[in-house]
Amino acid sequence: MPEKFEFIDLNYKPRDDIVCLFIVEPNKVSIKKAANTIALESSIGTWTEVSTKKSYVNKLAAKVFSINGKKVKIAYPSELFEKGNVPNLLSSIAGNIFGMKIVKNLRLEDISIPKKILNSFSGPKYSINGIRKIMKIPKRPLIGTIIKPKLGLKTIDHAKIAYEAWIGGCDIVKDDENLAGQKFNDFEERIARTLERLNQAEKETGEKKAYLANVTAETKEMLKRAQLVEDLGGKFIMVDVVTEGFGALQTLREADFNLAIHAHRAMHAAFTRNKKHGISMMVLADLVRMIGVDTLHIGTVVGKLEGTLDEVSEIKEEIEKERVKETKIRLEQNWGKIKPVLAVSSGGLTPLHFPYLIRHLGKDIILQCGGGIHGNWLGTKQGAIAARQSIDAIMRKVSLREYAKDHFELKSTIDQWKIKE
Ligand code: CAP
Ligand code: MG
Repeated sequence: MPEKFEFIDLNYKPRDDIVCLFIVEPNKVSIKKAANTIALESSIGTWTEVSTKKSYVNKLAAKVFSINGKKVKIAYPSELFEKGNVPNLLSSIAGNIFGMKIVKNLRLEDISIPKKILNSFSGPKYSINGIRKIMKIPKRPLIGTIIKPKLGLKTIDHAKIAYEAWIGGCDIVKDDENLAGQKFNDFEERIARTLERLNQAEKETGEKKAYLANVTAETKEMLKRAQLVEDLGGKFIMVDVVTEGFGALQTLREADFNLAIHAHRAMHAAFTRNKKHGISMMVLADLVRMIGVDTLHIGTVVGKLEGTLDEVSEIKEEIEKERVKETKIRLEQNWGKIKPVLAVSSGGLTPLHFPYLIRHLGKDIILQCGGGIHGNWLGTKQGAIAARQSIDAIMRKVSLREYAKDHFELKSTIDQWKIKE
């Protein structure tokens, strides 16, 4: 007799369910057996029948409703999940299943979240429009820098370098992902000194400037640090969303500070990079949009970290569109009331990469250069001037080479990095 797969129903049409798109590589079992096991393990089953299962439990079974080669779609009834609880959601759809012996590899490519669950989250407070309004930059891409060296600088130098970047033309200066409250650069002192410099730069340039203070720390300490930034007049914070944890990120968002939240994704590649196994960046992007960060690192295509143009573009659509269409690696999603997140490209960029990035990813983006500004032969301020000149050239639809003819800093940057447009 053929084996019966109780968790497979290819006629099922998901409605209020969380839908997951998996790439399944079975380990010495059929794809049906593997898919069935994934669905049961993350819903109402286990490795054997149990006498404690009441008949009313059956309606909560997850259903495999599509199998196409290795691509498997599973629908999880929304009653399986506690509303407003990302850790709970992940413990089901991305819990035990990755370690099961019946799969050689298992990759969660995307999730689609129904309105019922989506609306139990806040989403971004400021979003793209809110940030543009705070910064008084209605159209052009925003320019950011990360203070380098990432660790070791004393507070006074950190603040001075931030000032130089701002007066050169950067809109945003951020801490690096691994800068917290180390001995060489105390958190409280750093925020105070850097915000002082921010005020000075705003007065001198007549522009709005942002400092993204890294509040990543133990949860209560993180909240204390965010409060301090707010009290000292800051408008932004940044947090490493993966190392901080989803529960803590929810706590931060729900504390509802008057601070835009910048999401750094340090450590994501530990589970996103292997295309056969783990969880995609798309899923991480979904979760943090739902929780409510305002900006998110999505990759650069051309910089120092991996990610193809297709991947980066699709992630950008996922975080900024209201309705997202299904593709090979993505499920459709209606974001409803959840606002968009502003994309950040960062990692190995110089101002010479800007034309490519804007051509492919559009103007709603923060372009960040750490080494690409502080590594400029002429220094931080001139590196920031060159970054601003690059953006100005693009906005005027002039090539960088042409614009460089009467913009010395850009010309020098082209001589230094020799990257083609
Ligand atoms: C960039 C950066 C960013 C990474 C993050 C760094 O500095 O500060 O953390 O780009 O990567 O430390 O590498 P550089 P992603 O401009 O000097 O490279 O955005 O891909 O998560
Ligand atoms: Mg960094």
